[in-house]
Amino acid sequence: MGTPSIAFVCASNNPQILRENLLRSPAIESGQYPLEVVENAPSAAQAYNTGLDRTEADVVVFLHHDVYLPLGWDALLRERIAQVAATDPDWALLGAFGVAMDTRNYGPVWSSSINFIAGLMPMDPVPVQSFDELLIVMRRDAGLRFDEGLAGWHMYGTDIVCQARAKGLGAYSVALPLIHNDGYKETLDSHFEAAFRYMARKWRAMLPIKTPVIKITASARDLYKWRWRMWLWRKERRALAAPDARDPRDYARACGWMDLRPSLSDHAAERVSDKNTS
Ligand SMILES: [Mn+2]
Repeated sequence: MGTPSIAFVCASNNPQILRENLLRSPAIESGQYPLEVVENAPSAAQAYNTGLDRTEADVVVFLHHDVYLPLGWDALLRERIAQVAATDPDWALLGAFGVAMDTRNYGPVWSSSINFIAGLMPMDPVPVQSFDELLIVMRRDAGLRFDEGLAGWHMYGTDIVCQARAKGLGAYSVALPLIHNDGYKETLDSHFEAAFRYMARKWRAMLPIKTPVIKITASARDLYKWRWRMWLWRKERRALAAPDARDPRDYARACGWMDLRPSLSDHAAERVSDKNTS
């Protein structure tokens, strides 16, 4: 594909969160990439399909408004794309955090809701069964679209992976460090239960499917057990979260992630940046 063009798509219902997180990302702030913000959409799937249609880039990055991409993140993405394309030129999806086929979580992302860096380090691209929705990278020519039958804002990261797998296309977790300034959430809305049932029906042949949040099975009992556990552990979960929404750059600094630009001594990185400037 040569050097792919890249665009960003974000669904946002809160200009302040958008301004204080995603828009502070150097790659976005610089204006060197198209950013399509879809505001107040009824569902993630509708927002993202709208964004997909409004952009033309080879590669589209769908991401949350409460995500901060440190300096050099875009160069790192180009490197990850090249790594995946080297073994799977028809790849469909990359994610910053996903659940591998063995149910282990991969992807170094810092989340303020849990106050730690979640995910194992993928040394090579790791095939996944689901993605966290915080950031999903799609190769346009894979021909995927988000399923608008999925109401609300849940499990679209799992559905899109299932779609790729059903078409025999690769979906991988790769190392793309970032800050998710998501804060603590007490409960999930009613769309969550509907999404669980919708996914269990739609992907019956693939069950069980482990998402970053829950294991999808054919039994609604698993959903109720999970909800009960969430309620039991609510105090612990609240205590774990970082105290308040802060400048994501403070968190990036704490993680040592203020500058992700590939080192100049790295020959592969030099080739990538040569291509970018030519
Ligand atoms: Mn978020």
